[in-house]
Amino acid sequence: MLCRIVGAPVQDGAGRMGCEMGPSALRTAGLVAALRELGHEVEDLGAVQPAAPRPVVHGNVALKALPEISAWTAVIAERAYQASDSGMPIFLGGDHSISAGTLAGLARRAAERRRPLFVLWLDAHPDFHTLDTTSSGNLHGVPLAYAAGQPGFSGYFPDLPATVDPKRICALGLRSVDPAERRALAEAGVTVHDMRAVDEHGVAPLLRAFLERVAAEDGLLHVSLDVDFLDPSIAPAVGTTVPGGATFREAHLVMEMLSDSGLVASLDLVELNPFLDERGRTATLMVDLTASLMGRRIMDRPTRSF
Ligand code: B3U
Ligand code: MN
Ligand code: MN
Repeated sequence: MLCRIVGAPVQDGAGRMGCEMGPSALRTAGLVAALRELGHEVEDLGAVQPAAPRPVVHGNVALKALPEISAWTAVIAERAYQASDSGMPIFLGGDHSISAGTLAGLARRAAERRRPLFVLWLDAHPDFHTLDTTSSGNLHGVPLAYAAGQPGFSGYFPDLPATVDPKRICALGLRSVDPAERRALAEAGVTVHDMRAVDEHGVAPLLRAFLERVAAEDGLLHVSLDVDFLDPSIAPAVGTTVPGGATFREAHLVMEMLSDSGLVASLDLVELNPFLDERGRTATLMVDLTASLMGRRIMDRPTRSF
């Protein structure tokens, strides 16, 4: 498989600085070597360059860095579209606002190929605020709503050539959802498996049911992995830790099942804040999880789809 690495060193969407160092930390933790060891070809496309922001004024005075994130979204969308013409793009954030751009570009590509785009959102948060509903004003809280065509982005964020059907989104691992997001997710028909569901059923049947849907529609699957999907005890390098996250074993199982499915077309690794890490352990874990997604195994197994 050809892996195409794209750096997106964005930090203005998060509440604190540091995510711009994410791509460097993932590279330092050995991402490229890990992929090559698994037999993949790796093309490093370097970093997306920020575009000049143009002034944008919005009625929600809480919004932070709207011109900057809007400008980043446009350039990341273009780069994601280009990078997805062959191989498997792996986008290195950067805070989660980069997914406004990656999803916009990937949705355009999927529409062109006449393939349905599915999204697996691995996160403590759904990031399903609109510009009107966010009260923190941190724009890493809006990318999924934007890409799913929720209202109120027009004129502030780039217009979307294609949106992601909310009914083809599965959010897994949620444990911090604001009231406006809860309503919007239900109305839009997003599949939500919160931590309660993971505890009750286990991660495997929940994920398997979603993968079966992707396979049944011959979909392209994008996986967006936020560091805070993981429990803070194993992944401290994130600005928005929420207790009760995925364990080491749950996270690797998710990645291995995704790998077995053969359905994953693209990946975001986001919200890594190396300034908050402990001797690189979170960056290393993100690389190890990527390796599991890309085929690393404890033992060979008889092939099964998922
Ligand atoms: N929903 C809250 C918290 C949050 C969302 N995404 C992250 N944090 N990383 C907000 O600020 O929108
Ligand atoms: Mn997120
Ligand atoms: Mn999160």
